[in-house]
Amino acid sequence: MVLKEVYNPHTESAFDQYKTEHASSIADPESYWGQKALENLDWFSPFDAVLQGSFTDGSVAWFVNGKMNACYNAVDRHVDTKGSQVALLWEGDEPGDTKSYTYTQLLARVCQIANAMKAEGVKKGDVVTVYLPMMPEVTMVMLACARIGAVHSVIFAGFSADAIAERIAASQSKWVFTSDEGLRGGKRLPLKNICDNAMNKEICINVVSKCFVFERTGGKCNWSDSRDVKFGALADSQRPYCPCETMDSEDNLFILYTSGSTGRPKGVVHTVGGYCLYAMETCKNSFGLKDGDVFACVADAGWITGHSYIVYGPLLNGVTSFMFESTPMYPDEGRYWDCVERHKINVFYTAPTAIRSLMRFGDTAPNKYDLSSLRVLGTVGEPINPEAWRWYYEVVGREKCSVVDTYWQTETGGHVITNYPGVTPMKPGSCTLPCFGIEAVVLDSQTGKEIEGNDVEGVLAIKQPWPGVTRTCLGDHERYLNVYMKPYPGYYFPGDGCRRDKDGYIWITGRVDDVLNVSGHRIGTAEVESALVAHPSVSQAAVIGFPHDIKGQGICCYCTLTYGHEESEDLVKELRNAVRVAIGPFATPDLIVPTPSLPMTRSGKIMRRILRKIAAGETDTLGDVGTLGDPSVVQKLIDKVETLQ
Ligand code: 6R9
Repeated sequence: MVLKEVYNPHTESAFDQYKTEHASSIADPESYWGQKALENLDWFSPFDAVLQGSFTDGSVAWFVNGKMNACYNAVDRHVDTKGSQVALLWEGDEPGDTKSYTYTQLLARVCQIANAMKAEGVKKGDVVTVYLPMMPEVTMVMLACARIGAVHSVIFAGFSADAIAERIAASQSKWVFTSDEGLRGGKRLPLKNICDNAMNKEICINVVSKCFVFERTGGKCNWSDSRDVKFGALADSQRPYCPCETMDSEDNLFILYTSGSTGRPKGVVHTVGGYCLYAMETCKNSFGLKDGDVFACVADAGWITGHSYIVYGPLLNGVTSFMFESTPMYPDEGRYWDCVERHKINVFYTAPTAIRSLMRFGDTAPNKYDLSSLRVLGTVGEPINPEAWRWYYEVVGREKCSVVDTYWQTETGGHVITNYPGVTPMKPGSCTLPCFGIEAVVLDSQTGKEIEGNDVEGVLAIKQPWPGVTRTCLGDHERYLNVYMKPYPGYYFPGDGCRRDKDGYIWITGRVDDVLNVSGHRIGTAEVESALVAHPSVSQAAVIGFPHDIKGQGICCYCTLTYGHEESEDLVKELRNAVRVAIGPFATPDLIVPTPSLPMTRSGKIMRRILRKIAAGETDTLGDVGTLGDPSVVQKLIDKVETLQ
């Protein structure tokens, strides 16, 4: 079948309405967002101004002096009208192992957790590290933090002890949540023990006061009576009501560490009012939410996608949020579709890498299940290749669902470019058009000037503040300015390249900095390189991404060895492991290429462009290698990579 360029399940009038609303949201963002904030959020006391500050000096503030509470908006306010509706629907690792909490029940449990935290001494403004598996408690703890004004810092449960320690130390987090173990794909993960290894590292000594431990499997784990608290039991003994802290709209709601092109991971900060409004509005618009929907975002709560579209977005909108503990392949490749059938899921949101890996098994699995409840299918994390898009649309969606390709980042808080279901004509592979309130422009990367017209290519930038934009990097506002605001003054710079096609549609062409996107996980090449050079055998490392059929990008590490170290299979294994230990298993290199030297310019710069081409097998388009100090290294590397691949 030929791939069509444009898919049109939309109505012309809805598309025109989008264009009008988008134009007015850009022309007058203050009245647009001011009205949305009053209509959609409950305020304890109203704001004095809608927007203050600018990108130029990094001083953006929304709903100035407004007072509210994110947990109140996500839970309490629905209890009167939707108390008996399921708020959180959880499916555990084993099919059919489910739990559900109505809005009334969720409120009670969140309050008990909040009271238990207070009893242990957690205060407004404290940073609380959350290293939990996908159990319902991860959502409850985030909401309980929001309730008492503590700032959650969720760390994806795939991160290693080194990575956790770095984040605990950077945020000086006194409180850490974890569970005895995690359970995924039938395997137990020793989360508490990993956490202990982190908390016992030198950089964390005297930082952590208490470790709050939930029981997930009942498995054995290390225990320290002075530091560890059996938190489930403590919460059981608490009163099921806890008052909400009155928060300023610009108080911190959470931090989330994410990779950048240089240095250590950044603590991206989101604040209460703007983030809530943006998560709520984008969830509603991008997925065309309807009252009573069962909304399934199968990402991990430890990534921004989980924050905005498992926890805050769906609950602020008062729908049922589905949480999934397992993997798409467990016990077999029909698991997602089995969940859709049993739970009558209406909106399903996943990543291209998952779609590609399921597509390899063919159509049998999705065809076995009743998927008629589905209305909208979402994708996020990386560009989706048109073949995967078509499979999702035709085989999963049976050509009846909209596929929304949502482009955004940790820093944007919510979607910034996506089609809206039933509104925007779809083009497989393009995230299409900007969301309400987003003025997306294409800049010339060299001059920083806006490129007008269609059929053009450059870097993506956003021209004016929107409520969900990150306000700072924890403890490092300078870095915030340098990374997002200063590259193109007056614009927010997300770090992605893009093309605007003949119809004005945006196509993301990938990162223009040294950040890799492996199965939708953002990984800084600098982090991988620093893990490698920390090994005594490596003197220099250059890490680059190369095209990978399933993961989108694979990780290729070129390493020069220190004198006296020989290349061997064992060494390659050790180096792979060094990266797993420093970051986590999801960052395991696909290729390690030991080499006597790297292609360098005469001024000593590693020629990454050439390394990229070699790893991608594009050796006939290497370009000019004449400026290299030693051009012969190139052929040696080409031969080597060929034997390894
Ligand atoms: C939500 C999330 C952000 C980076 C982003 C871009 C890539 C995300 C995309 C996409 C093309 C999409 N990205 N969604 N590229 N099309 N629909 O993934 O956040 O982990 O911070 O990653 O992911 O490169 O800059 P985060």
